[in-house]
Amino acid sequence: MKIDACFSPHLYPVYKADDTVVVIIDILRATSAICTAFEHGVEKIIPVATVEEAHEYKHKKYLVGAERNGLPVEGFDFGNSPFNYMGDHVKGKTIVLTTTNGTQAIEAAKDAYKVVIGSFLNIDALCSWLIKEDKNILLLCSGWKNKFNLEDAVFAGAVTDEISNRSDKFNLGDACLALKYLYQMAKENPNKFLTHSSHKERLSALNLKEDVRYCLTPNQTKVIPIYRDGALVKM
Ligand code: 3SL
Repeated sequence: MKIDACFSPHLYPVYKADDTVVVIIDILRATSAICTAFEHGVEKIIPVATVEEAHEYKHKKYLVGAERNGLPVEGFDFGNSPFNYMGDHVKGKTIVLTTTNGTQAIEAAKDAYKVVIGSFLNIDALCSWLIKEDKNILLLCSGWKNKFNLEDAVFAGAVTDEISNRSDKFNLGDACLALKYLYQMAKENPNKFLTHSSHKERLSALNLKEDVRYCLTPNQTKVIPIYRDGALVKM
């Protein structure tokens, strides 16, 4: 079996294969927000790629989260901060979500054998499940507007490291080999390692350092969101 990583939704067609579990990664902040939402009782998340689609759902009275360039989009219920997805206003609800990168990655991979959501918040549960699942794994980094970004790569390295320490069933693709080394450099203090990364700087400039700190905190939930019939649900 193989574990490989793809650095951008645009590259996904190159890596696409049958019988592969695709892990969607957007550490800052979409996949962290999604894991948080399910931990806090959200029933379902309908990911949509465009603001236009999100508007259609808003008109049908859905609760809608929309983010572009790190900011909440005007006219929607909230943006993409994980802290928006905690509390009674989300419990038991179906939420529609569109974000700059994370929901684009979900859209790109939605026809894969299985699509699940990964973040530092659910990393242990995710790795245990991936090992048990016994299938090829593709770690799909959402990046930033189809470019590489560091925090998604560090997380993909963390998953590779964890899985290869716990199981010898997986061959590592070259990207995963490189990411394992990257993670070795980052693991002592991921927040510090990311200091000059573009998206951390972008979010810091928007006073969102607390979001960054939270998104880099491992194991806040055992929930693994999975994509089924057009929506994310708890596995
Ligand atoms: O692109 C995304 O999916 C977002 O997570 C980006 S941001 O962190 O909300 O800026």
